[in-house]
Amino acid sequence: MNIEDYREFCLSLGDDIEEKLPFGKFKSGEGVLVFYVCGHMFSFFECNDFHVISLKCQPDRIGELKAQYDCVGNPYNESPKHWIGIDPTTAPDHLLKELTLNSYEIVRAKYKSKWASANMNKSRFWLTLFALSTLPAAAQQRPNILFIMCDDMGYGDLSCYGQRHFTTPNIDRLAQQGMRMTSAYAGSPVSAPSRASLMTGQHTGHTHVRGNKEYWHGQVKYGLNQDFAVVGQEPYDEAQPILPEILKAAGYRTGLFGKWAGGYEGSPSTPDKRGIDEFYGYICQFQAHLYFPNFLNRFSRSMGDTCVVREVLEQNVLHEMFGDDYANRQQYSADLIHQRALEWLRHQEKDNPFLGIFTYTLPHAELRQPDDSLLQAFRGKLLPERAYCGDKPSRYNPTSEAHAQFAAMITRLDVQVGEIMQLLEERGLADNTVLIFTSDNGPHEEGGADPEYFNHDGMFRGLKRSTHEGGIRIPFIVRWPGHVQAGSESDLPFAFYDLLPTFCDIAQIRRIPQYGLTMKKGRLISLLTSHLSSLDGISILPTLIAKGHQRKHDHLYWEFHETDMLGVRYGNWKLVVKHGKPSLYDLDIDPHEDHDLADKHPGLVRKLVKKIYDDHTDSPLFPVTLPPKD
Ligand SMILES: [Ca+2]
Repeated sequence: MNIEDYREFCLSLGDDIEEKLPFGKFKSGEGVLVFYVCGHMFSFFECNDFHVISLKCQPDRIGELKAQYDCVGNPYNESPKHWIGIDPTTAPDHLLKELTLNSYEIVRAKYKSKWASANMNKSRFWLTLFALSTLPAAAQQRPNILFIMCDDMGYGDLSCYGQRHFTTPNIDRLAQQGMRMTSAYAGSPVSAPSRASLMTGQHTGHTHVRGNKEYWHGQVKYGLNQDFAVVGQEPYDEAQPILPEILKAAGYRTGLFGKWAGGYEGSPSTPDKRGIDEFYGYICQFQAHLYFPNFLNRFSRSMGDTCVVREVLEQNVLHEMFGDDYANRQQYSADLIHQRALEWLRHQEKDNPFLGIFTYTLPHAELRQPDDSLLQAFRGKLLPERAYCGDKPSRYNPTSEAHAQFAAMITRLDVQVGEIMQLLEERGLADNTVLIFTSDNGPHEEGGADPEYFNHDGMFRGLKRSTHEGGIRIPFIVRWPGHVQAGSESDLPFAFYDLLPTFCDIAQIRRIPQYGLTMKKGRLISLLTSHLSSLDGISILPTLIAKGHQRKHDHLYWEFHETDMLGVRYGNWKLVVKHGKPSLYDLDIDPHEDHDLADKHPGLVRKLVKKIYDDHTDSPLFPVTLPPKD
């Protein structure tokens, strides 16, 4: 049946629909799936040799949806023999209700009794339907996912990645118990777009948030201090489902502790509106410049919050937010956030899987922390020390001991990771939890930080904000007892946009009806026309568990407007473009990207430039200069 015949057939269905639908051919145990696309509901009955689709949308969309199905390939049966559409504007109501019931058995039973009218609350009905359609049949609990992502930690800042000035025993232990990945890349060389890539499964040539666009409005007074009444960053596109929404739809409990940076207060994209059950931390990454801030943000379903609120840190606001008096502030955000994350973890149960996104802000600038044993252990040890006089507009307070502060901050983070590992053990959750540790971008030199000193072997060129390796190559460790081989390593090149399909794979999610998404060959595929080509990730689960075929990217892609830089990794080759000028490096022999080979390989440069044009979509908010086409 071609699309025109199909459309005609759909439109012709009316009261005689029952005779036209061959329900008698349904076989026991065959599945029914429900999709929700752009506010339109349609359901999908899967059988051996035919399909029934009911569409709750305008009649002229039926053929379009059929075409989309053909375009992406039917995820359940590669060659369906028949397609039958039902136009809801002409089909009887009671039939539509029956058609969207989740069980074929129910459909058949009802059909036999001449479609007895169902009398049920519609919203409750859809909810039940979603829950049933997303849960896998397997009885065994799906794995928990705990993703710890720190802030601005460089590739060489852990002892298991070569750090020599201090050690990170807990994170090293995590690597010994799992896999250490050596070609992992952030989504972007800065915070907000790196998170956007993780959240949306898109690279920065596609995803909406590609930079640190700030929203600071109004004024409010906290004790002695003026602060902004509204803070945050550019919101995620509302039409693009994000990681916590997708896992929540599949029955996962979701918690995010740390930095959000995916929308401003009151915007359509705050944790409460984007699939997070419990949130504590900084909505705004600029606020996170202060480690002893005036307030933190909170959204807690368990505490009865109906939106994101500010929790004023009453002791902190008694003191100035810059200068000598700042030292009298005692409420340290990194510790407060960690305690709240542990509390959430303590409430997780074995019978319900969870997704924890711990976006801790350590060791991001500024270089300040409580003067406790962790800091004292490094005082006077990392000489020559470095002093920093502070930067009031950027909210970086001064320090006289930048080296000791930095080493102690990473040590503090390491201790916190150790506490998380211990709690998972105590709660009996360690074996069924995929625990990941990584960083959101390369090291910075703001707030007094001295990456030159700590990474003096200079493995990679460039810092935060650069698409050279130093800005985007990050440590990445995965532990999953019994699944990921202890002490293993992988040099598979991958980027944050691969994590959304990876997590769906781990969570055994095959279809996400609410968002019109399905997993196919390691990729998330959207049934929405406008998003067909914009989900960029490939699941890396086969590499993690050393099972199955690992599909690989042709290349990886980044762009960043602030420094006007682009990056393409293609096998051992790396193309870096700055202000439209391409440079080419061979990472196998030149990982530090010192020797530009663009003049020697013009054909390869042209080929990689073409990939940029394929990957890049224009963004008025975050413009970049593309290299000349030839
Ligand atoms: Ca960052």
